[in-house]
Amino acid sequence: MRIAIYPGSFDPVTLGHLDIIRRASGLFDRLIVAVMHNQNKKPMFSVEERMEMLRRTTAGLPNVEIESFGGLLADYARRKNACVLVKGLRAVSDFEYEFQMALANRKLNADLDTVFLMTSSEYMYLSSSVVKDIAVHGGSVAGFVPDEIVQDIVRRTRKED
Ligand code: COD
Repeated sequence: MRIAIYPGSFDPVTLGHLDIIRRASGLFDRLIVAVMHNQNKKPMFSVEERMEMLRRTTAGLPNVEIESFGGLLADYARRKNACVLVKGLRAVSDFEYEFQMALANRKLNADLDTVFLMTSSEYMYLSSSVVKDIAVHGGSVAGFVPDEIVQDIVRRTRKED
């Protein structure tokens, strides 16, 4: 069984992330979408909230599981018997960082390869940071994130939560 991990912050999940999840789920037997616990960042959503939004938006993909992890990704992959990390690439600027991470992860776990999926052209510009910036300035995030989570973002930025 080919198990792959798609790691990220997913704060929040965007249509760009979802596109990578859909495409990767067709390439591997199991795809674990792994939300990173990162104490250094001040997130808009807690890890549990991010996982719940991911579960809602990937409900139609039976071989996709949502989990969270802390510590080194290479160790987490070993615990999960995963042989592949999936990463999305948007632009040349993503490449240098991802290239470094891929080599470091391989050094930490020799059984682990990184597979890069090119972004779909309509999502090239899209990131969670762009979504949060639009939301906090009162713009509509419809068309940037899955329909199922638009209201979660509206509520959070209006501080009704
Ligand atoms: N189109 C295509 N891909 C996209 C898009 C888009 N529009 N937006 C984002 N992506 C890709 C990103 O390139 C990334 O591959 C993935 O989706 C997740 O993106 P984010 O922004 O949610 O997540 P990041 O970049 O903050 O995640 C960073 C990691 C969790 C992967 C990284 O910090 C990590 O590996 N941490 C674990 C600690 C560790 O092991 N460190 C040592 C590494 S050597």
